[in-house]
Amino acid sequence: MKQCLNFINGEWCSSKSNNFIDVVNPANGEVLGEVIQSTKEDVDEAVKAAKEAQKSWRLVPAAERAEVLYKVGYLLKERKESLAQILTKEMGKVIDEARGEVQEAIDMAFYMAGEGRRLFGDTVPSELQNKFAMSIRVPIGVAGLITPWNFPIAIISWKSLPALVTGNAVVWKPAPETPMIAEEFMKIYEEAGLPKGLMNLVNGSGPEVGNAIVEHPDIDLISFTGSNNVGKIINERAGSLLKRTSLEMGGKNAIIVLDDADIDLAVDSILWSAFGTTGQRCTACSRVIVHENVKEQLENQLIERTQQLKIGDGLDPSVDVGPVIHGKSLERIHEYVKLGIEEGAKLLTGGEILKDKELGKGYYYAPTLFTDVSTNMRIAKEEIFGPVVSIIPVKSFEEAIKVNNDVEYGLSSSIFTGDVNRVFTAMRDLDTGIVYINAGTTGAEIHLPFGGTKGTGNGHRDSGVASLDVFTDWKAVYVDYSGQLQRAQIDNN
Ligand code: UN1
Repeated sequence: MKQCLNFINGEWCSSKSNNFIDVVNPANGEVLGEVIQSTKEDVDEAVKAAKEAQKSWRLVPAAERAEVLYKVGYLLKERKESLAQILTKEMGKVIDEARGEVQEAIDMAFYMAGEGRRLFGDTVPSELQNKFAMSIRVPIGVAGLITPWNFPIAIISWKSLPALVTGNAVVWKPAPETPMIAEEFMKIYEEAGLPKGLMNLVNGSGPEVGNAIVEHPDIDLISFTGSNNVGKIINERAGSLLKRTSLEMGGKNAIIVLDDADIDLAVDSILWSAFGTTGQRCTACSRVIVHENVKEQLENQLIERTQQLKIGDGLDPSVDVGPVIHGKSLERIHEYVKLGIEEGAKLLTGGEILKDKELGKGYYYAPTLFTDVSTNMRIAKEEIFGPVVSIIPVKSFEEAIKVNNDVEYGLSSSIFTGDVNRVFTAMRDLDTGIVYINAGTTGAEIHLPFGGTKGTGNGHRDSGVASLDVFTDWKAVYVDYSGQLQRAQIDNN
């Protein structure tokens, strides 16, 4: 049986725990292998190796560090298809989307490699004569990265590539559901020639490994993507130790459809953003805010098209919607659907766990549409992380903006309209980190900042140039070449 191990200080190794957890294909329940459950001692070893390796890595010129990233990019490119196959088997997303996810990692590798020749600082005039002032970026030290199963290669690329090119070392805990793709990514770093100890992989489920990373005195910053509940705990614990935290948490993203919208385009976009990745994206559309004048037309088209979606194993290229990650998730989604019905929302289609001969032992949920949802219902407020959409009717553009903003989260939002004035107003007033005009809520590109407002994050951003701010500190440097004592802020005349 395939065993997924840890990678610490350049070696593949097991853990003293000797406990393994099954890795399951959500499309058919088949056990693909097992992953080691690590302990605090494994984290200690990984941190020790990272701290030691970082001492010399920080002195390597950034352009030379970037050479490793270019190699990572080429290796990812070469193995795109096999990585996508593993991703689909382990996580369930349909194969085209898996290829798209690997592409994000490829793009991120080349983009961040470019930073090796940029990493710009600033120079500014000093207040004083014959004095030079500048600010430069410096690495922070050891970064603890905790990543989820829904984008198991893209998200670690958003975090580890900027961490490494800026001169940090990494201790990484991937999600226990997706250790096989994590292993492949780790092997690519190894083959690309990353010096030992700079990137360490510690597997595990439950809080033990995560806590050990968050609380370790030699881990200087934590970058986490995952649930809101866990993010809050990390923020408290790491915050009390004065560590930097970059947190990327949930979403309750909406697509607004106004009465001048291109309805066909809106329908295509809603289906893709709501049911792509079986609704298991932080950016997934789980609310549709529709003007009452076009509500019926939109609903009719959505019902028809939703019922045509083909559900099944993502390895079959004709499948539109794959399984959800596991049985627990299936139950949680179904609880929300039952709750929606109790709360008085009208079920238009879906609302059931799918179990027939063809789908076998997989974890499948029927793509679900609710309408006449009001903003105080829990299905309109809480992140479901599955293929469930709540349609909320509104009477005006202003009300649509208000409803969009009236949730705990603020990751992504979208508006369909042909009115340029509304486009710019929406751009300004939609309170999310990502805004789309005439496009769905998913599909963020890696060279732009990824993250959100309110309950979604804590002000930091993944990917894009903004991610450099997570992994570097600013250092202000003054060079006085006057040869005499010059006292700033004091009148020297
Ligand atoms: C996530 O769901 O955590 O914008 C990441 C998107 C993808 C990334 C999603 N590029 O939908």
